[in-house]
Amino acid sequence: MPIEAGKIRNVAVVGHRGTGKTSLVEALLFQSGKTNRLGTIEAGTTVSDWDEDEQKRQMSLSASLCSCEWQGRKLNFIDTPGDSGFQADTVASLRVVEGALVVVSGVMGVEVNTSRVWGRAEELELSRVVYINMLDRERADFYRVLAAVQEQLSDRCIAIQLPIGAEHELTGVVDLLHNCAYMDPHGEREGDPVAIPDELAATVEEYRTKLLDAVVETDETLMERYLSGEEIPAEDIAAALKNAVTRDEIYPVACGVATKNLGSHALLDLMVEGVPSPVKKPSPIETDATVAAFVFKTVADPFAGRISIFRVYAGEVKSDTTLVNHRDHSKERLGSLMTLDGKEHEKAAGFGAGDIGAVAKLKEVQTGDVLVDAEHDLEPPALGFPEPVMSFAVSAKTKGDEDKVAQALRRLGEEDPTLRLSRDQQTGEELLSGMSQVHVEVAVERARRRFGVEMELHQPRVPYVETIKGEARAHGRYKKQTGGRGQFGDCHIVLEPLDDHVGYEFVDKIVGGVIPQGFRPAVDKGIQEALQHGNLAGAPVQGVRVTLVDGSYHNVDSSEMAFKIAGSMAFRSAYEQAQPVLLEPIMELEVTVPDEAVGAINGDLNSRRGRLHGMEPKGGMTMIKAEVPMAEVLTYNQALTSLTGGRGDYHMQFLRYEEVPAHIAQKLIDAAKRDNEAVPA
Ligand SMILES: Nc1nc2c(ncn2[C@@H]2O[C@H](COP(=O)(O)OP(=O)(O)O)[C@@H](O)[C@H]2O)c(=O)[nH]1
Ligand SMILES: [Mg+2]
Repeated sequence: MPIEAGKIRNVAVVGHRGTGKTSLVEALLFQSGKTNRLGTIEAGTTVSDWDEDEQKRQMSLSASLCSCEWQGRKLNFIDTPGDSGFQADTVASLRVVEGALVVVSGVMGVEVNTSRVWGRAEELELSRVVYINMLDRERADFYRVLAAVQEQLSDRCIAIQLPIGAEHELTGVVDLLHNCAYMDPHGEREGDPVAIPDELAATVEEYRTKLLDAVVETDETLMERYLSGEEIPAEDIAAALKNAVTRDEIYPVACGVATKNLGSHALLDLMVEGVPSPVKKPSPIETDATVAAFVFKTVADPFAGRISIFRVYAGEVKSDTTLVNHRDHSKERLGSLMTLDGKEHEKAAGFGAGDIGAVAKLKEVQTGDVLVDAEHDLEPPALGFPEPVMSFAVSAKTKGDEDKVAQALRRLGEEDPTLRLSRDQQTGEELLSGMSQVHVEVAVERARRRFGVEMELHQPRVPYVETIKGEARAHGRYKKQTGGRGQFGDCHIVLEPLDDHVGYEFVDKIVGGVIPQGFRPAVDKGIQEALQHGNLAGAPVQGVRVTLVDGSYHNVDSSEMAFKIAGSMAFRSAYEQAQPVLLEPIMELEVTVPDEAVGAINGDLNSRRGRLHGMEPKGGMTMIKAEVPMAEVLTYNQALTSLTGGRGDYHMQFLRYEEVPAHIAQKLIDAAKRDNEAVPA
């Protein structure tokens, strides 16, 4: 029998990198009895950071699914990466849960990715619980961080737990809802609750009142009872709280120390009592299908093959049944269903609506697909993956391995859609694009470890282009007389710039058939070939209109080939006279940094020929918008890290092409000439 949807809680554990999400999931699994020891990041023994690369870097790189039981409910936790370079899994995980557990460091407070992921949860109307972690650390301060959370995330963030003591003298946590306390278990399982220490009575009273006020405000009948002076039982408050959390009217704030397992008991209670089950939130798939499952993540396992992780939205997904892929109507047999706990797989018979499960070896299923019992009308939920922001040129370490490299990277791309392999039409380079330098580097390591292929990364070449600023008219004539049949093509063209330096137009203004209709497309073809490599720096030419105005032909010797050559000759000659210039890509850059780093960042952007467009305060952080030439920000990652001590974050995207300043253009032109001469004949 599948588990009833009302008894399931699906929770994505999200937050900035290094706030203790993975450690917290470890603690929750341990406290629930799912595991028998509390693994650590340092020893590489946590359930959810099971991947070798994660252990080496001591950070989560992909989402990990783990489940446990508490109060007769099944809790599915998805531990997500906090680093924005690895946000694909975080974005996808948020799509399939009802609740987000937002972990915040008790020292650092709200950080860049805390706000970002909060915004995403807001868009998806997810219920949210905040957990202030690391309260044992030096300079940790629950009340300061609570205030920051209220100011920067939402003023409806309300404390539901309080710390007893602080920093290294932290001894326990108070559960305001159940009016009890838990003492520090020092990494053991938390035992039964104890009475709240007397010296905390006043503070507890103050925050309990704040909590009650907030809860009763969301429930009219409760409000009446409260105002009439009735002592309201914890169950009633919990029920009203759950409704308020379900409707996103309250975000409870819990706290503790993940690495000591302090606060886990109260947090698990809150997951069950405070977070809505799948029944209480609207499904993102509207369908009358009797079975519907949404694949939100794919793992490219070298041994088990492809593993698809899915959320069931309707009916029951059973082993050894066949479902239809809504996208391409193909049939998929679900041979081996399994539950996942980090890397552990266990055979499963089926998954009911609301649950999350996995299946190996589907044929054509990709992340984002919906599996249904039969053909139905439905709109698959959008996962909303971001576009990659940076690219590296990638090459096989060993000649001849190019296909293997491409295949390995393509498989990794199936697993992580923000990782993309493409070929730069202009430079001919194979480009690997991703969300950050580390993101791309990790992909290369994974390809080596999982699929045994070695490759090298290089700075990609900037895709410069050429265009013209003036007009010119030129004549191209190709004539060859060798014995028998000769070659003859002859044309006059006018070259003009197009608006915004984009596109190519060919206009045929031949009158009286001075060039027969059949040969005119050949002139166009010859010019298009010449456009591939401009005379200036060998970059492609764009933003030109060519008008074919005159020419002549020969009855016997004229051919398409001859007119193609004549066209390219005319073009080259006109191009030289039409003031050719070099253009470079300009990127739109958004940098978010701590306020105190703003001066240094702006100075640095200035030295990179950047133009500032505006600044926006973001609660202790500032978002700077600027336009910067791509050539100047190929290695921006390193600069930002060193200027902000790793606390900055950035995004960029292509904006438009602009003329390269003359002194820089000259260097590029000279370099291109040298390269050209260096090529052996
Ligand atoms: N002192 C202390 N350290 C913690 C706590 N939680 C996590 N850590 C440490 O903080 C680091 C980052 O933890 P991790 O769970 O990987 O954070 P994540 O990136 O959010 O998953 C690791 O070194 C943990 O051992 C805590 O409550 N107290
Ligand atoms: Mg982690």
